[in-house]
Amino acid sequence: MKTVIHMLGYASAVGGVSPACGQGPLVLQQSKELEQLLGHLSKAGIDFKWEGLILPQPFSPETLAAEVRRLCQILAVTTAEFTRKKEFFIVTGGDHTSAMGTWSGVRAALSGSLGLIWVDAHMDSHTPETSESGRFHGMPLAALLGYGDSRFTQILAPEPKINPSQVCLIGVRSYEAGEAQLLKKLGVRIYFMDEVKQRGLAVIFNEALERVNRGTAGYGLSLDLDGLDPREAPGVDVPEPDGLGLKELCEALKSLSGDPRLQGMEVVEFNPNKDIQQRTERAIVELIQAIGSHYYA
Ligand SMILES: [Mn+2]
Repeated sequence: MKTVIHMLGYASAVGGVSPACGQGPLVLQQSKELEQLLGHLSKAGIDFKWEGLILPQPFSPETLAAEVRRLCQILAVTTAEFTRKKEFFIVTGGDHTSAMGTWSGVRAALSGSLGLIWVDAHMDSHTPETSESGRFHGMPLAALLGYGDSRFTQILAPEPKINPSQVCLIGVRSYEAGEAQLLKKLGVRIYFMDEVKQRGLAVIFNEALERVNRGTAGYGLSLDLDGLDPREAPGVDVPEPDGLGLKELCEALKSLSGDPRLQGMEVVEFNPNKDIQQRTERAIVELIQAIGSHYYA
């Protein structure tokens, strides 16, 4: 990791369930706890920069996909710039369509392939053909692998952004047949929640790291808050019971902190309207603290 950390808000829920999810980054920008943490990190010599928010424009059902594409394009250009400068970034969201922008940008700036750890209760690997809801936040991983709407698969470059052998999912416990079939066909490694419980998150994260480092020029971390147990992160649109523990996930992030191969982190699907006693907001702050822990231990 680098001593500059850029904070970027993908303040859109255009591809998600409820508009309130787009407010997540705004709430974080005003979060006293986050401000305090950023203050600590600044004192420890980390140059923290809020880069502002990426905001949606008015759209209709007909222009929805084009609007998601526009937002992701802006995000991609931005993360590509950070990656080129070898500076670490944290994207907060917003719905998980952000991933199509975040990692398309990073991939474009890397000289080799990009590994990706995807923490999520869901697979996010639908295509328009397999999705029942048609919501784009259920499709970003498929798009990064090169499947789905070409407006999403070809951001900044026509090629797929991720190789199936260099990505893995952690914490999955809710999915549909169509997306599961795609990932199975591609041979993508999925650590379902059962396996995480059996073997422990630390062991699994180590295995995941081997995978995303093998033959890549760097790797990223895409973190959907619904991967966590809803008791610890209730502020999400699609909660699924029996999720990851916040403490264990923070420990795992601490083990990555300071790794120069880690290009950036994305923490998404925060819906402040669904939050209970700011639990999710605090969880996000703890996750950011964990990924920055290398610098102020
Ligand atoms: Mn997701």
